[in-house]
Amino acid sequence: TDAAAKDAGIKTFDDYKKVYEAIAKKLVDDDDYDDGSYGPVLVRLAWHASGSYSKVSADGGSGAGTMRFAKEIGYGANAGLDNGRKFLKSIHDEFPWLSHGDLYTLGGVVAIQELGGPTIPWRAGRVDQAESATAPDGRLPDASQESDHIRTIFYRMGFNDQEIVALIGAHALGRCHTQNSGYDGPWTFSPTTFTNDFFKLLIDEKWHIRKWDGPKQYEDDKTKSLMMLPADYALVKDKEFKKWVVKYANDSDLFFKDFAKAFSTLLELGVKFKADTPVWEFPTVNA
Ligand code: DDH
Repeated sequence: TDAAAKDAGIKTFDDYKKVYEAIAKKLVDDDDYDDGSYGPVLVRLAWHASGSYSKVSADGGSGAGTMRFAKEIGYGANAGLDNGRKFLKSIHDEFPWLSHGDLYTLGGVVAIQELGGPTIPWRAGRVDQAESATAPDGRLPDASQESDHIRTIFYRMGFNDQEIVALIGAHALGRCHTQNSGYDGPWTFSPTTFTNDFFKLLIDEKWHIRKWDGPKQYEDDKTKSLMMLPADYALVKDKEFKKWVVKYANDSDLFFKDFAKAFSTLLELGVKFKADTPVWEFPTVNA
């Protein structure tokens, strides 16, 4: 029972629900950031903490919590994620028994759900390891590249084409920052609400290469206020990827369902959970 578990010093669903609610409250309170929410950067932090996994070398992933160290946060692909780490610092101060892997992944779950996305099944049980457990640099996707590269990166994590497209739909949220990646601008008109708009815009709008000093990126003909990375636009150039882009553009429920499953899997890559670890679904704070 929960009471027995508590007696044994084991944290229960209710303990983690308190953490969920503390993160959700802080997301609402600390609205003076970027487009008004730390949510997108928390999603990206959860993704980059997890996407270091390689099924070939069987290392990396969120389990060891190595994103807390200078080495991993210093990788080029992780520029800007310190904003997410700092946001979660006060949560860790309040709940010091949390492992960093659990903290970073739960932060992503809260952000997806509280910004209007699907419920993300999540398990606790990541255990902090030393900095030496940090995976090598270069496991995350390069935005200037296209389909072959995207497949190489995500197949190494164990994902298929459908899951790849679903996951990249997270670009409904947030924006590119020149000081982090060199790229600039949001993908959608509502970067703090989780929607299937990334897919709709990719299909419905006409895109041209932006004329500017920065790296090659696309902008929409109509408003010139949105952007696509070469790696995003690649999803409509590739027949197999495009099939899923069209499906998700036309069926928001399907996208939400497939995203929830793939994101939940992403957050668990390489994590060694104890047998019988329960899968939890936290209610949104505004439910
Ligand atoms: Fe991403 N992403 N991402 N992304 N990503 C950036 C921002 C955000 C790529 C490149 C970039 C995923 C896949 C890819 C989010 C979630 C996810 C930025 C801009 C670049 C560049 C960073 C900055 O300047 O601050 C590439 C390439 C890929 C790829 O797959 C080929 C996936 C799978 C996810 C996910 O969450 C499942 C989110 C959210 C952001 C917005 C961050 C923010 O601060 O805002």
